[in-house]
Amino acid sequence: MSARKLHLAVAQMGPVQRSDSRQRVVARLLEMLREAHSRGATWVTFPELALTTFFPRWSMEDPAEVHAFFETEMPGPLTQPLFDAARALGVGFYLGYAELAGGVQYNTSILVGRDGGIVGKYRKIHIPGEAATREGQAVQHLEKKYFEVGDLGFPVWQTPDAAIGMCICNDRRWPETYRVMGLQRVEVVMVGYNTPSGYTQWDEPLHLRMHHHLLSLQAGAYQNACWVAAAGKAGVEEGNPMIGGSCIVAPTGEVMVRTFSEDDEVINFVCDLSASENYRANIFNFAAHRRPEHYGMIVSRKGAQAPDGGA
Ligand code: CDV
Repeated sequence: MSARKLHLAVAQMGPVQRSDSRQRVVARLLEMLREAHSRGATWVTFPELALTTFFPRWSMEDPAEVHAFFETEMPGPLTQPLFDAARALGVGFYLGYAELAGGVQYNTSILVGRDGGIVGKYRKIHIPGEAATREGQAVQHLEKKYFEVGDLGFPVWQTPDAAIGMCICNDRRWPETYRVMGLQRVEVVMVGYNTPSGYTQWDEPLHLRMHHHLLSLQAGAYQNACWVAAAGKAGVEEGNPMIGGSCIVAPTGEVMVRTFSEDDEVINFVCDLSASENYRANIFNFAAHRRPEHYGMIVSRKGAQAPDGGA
């Protein structure tokens, strides 16, 4: 088995405050892109909604106020420097942002190739939170209010370096996300996230936030024999703490490298893509061992029902 190496970087971001301009945020991203390049990395994963603060924590009714967080073109004048740097340095990247397309709002990521061109786009499918504001609650999670469900599926793109797929934040907790990409022989799944340390809609002990984050990434990587590169937005944003824990996970399910801080931080790892082959040929040889004839309920049924048909 010959080794195929891919040098991945993950660029975690510290908090982005509402007053931070796009120029200032893009300057931070550029600095990390250059840092990744200086270490030899050829692909970088940035977080979900990387260009702004995590605005679904606020209830807003004025469309102009909401749309200030969205991009109507990609690249636009303020994000073009990222594309120029990708081409100049030969470094591809994943970038999450809020997309306004034909009047429809999506939570989106793009994959930009090492030539600075857009390889592909993904729109978040598993949208968490609520559509209705909780009265009297200062901190909301209103992703269902601000984003439509993505309409692009879970594609995988064959780049010259690797087969790369994307997902966004809450998608990483769902096994279907990885399996649909695993069935396309994905080699690297890139994922950006914004995970508040305290989830206002649900009382979960703090220590489980990081545990479930890592558990999901590690299970997805192992069960689909792929690498996972996960970049979070961390630290205290507008008074709200967000988990860090950005990392690169191997097809063994092991975390190979992980951030230390809750600030802007680049981590990198030289991934052996051939590490997937052992798993694909043996324990997770899909063609030999999967039994889709017994999996119909996964796509025909949405919510769980008790065996007697009760809810
Ligand atoms: N931005 C997110 O999708 N956040 C979610 C919520 C549930 C905290 C997450 O899964 O991390």
